[in-house]
Amino acid sequence: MNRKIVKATNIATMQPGGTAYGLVADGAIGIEDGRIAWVGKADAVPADWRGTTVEDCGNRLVTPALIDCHTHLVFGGNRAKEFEMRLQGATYEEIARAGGGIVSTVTATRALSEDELVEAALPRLDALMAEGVGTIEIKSGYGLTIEDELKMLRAARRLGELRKVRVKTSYLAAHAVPAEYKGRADAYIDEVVLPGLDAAQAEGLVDAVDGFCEGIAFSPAQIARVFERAKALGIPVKLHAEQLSNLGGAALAASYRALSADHLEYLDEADAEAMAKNGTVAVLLPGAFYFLREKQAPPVDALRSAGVPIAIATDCNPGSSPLASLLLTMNMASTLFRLAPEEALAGVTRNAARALGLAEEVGTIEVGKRAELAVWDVGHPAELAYRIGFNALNKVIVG
Ligand code: DI6
Ligand code: FE
Repeated sequence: MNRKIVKATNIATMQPGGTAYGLVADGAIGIEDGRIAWVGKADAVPADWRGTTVEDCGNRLVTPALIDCHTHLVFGGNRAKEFEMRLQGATYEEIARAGGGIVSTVTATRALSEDELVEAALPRLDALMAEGVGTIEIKSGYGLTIEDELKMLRAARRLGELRKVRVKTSYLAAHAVPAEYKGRADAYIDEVVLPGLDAAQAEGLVDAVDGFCEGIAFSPAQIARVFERAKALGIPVKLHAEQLSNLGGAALAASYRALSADHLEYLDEADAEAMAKNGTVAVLLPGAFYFLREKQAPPVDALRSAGVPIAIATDCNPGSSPLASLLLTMNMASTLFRLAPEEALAGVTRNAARALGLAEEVGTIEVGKRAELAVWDVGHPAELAYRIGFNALNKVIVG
């Protein structure tokens, strides 16, 4: 039995229903074999724990390690050229329809080997981890052939072996219709997306199935065909929905009891109700909203009043959110979407865990969960969302 006590002036447990941030002042956490055995006041350590090694974090804040629950971290190249085009007036949709956009990253990603994809993604992963990220979701979706999708997922798994981070993968072959299937989206689903899912699942590469439901991507009926296969294989689903228009993607995802529906700028109240009823988390992506200079913010009030858990994530990708900072994402969620700093922190801890099906494992400092902690040089947890471009991470404690 391996035991340790972590002490700090402030512990934001992020357990719901109690004090703000689930805050414990002058607190301590008992860790046994990598899991949290108790949390409480430092002067009330259980009798049989006296004499256990103490790691004293002093006048610092301890939170759950952060979780980035929506990224496209693995890709080749970048889209700085397209950024220039947009600054000259072209829109994201126009560029996508003209064969740029996602499709141009597909070309760059296909050209790289698995090793090269890992190498390209590592600096982005390291940037996120330097801010306390202990769990990250990584999607495929820039390969769009069976082999290239598998290559991306293998690269994502490798990243989890190379660094001390938990990687959850999502199979996103239904991200864009590749050039060779232009105008034949259904054939692409039959010949690539579905057999590719079977192959990826057989190799243990898929933790969830995702799709992009949008005018420039796939219709709800097409996404439903992908979700049916996921359901048959017993894999949970999530969906990029209502980012640029409302096609009913979030309601469709909810009807499959999706882990999450993501983006949601064009969500309506009935969609929010459907999500609440089915336990589907709303993942908001302020980086994409900011970078594409969207005007319509997601309906945060409707999500709150329906009781939908709200997570936030970087959406780290080369086209719509070249963002590798979860702290900046928290600030953007507060400034752009008006999330309270406590909601922003819940969005990268407790609710992000739910969006990945990890609610029993991580996301709060709570008895039974894994001891994955971030230690910060700040006095109060509101400072995490408040600061801009400042990394107050002192260290991460795992197990
Ligand atoms: N929505 C997004 O914001 C990203 N993918 C998606 O479905 C953008 C991907 C890209 O532009 O490369
Ligand atoms: Fe995305």
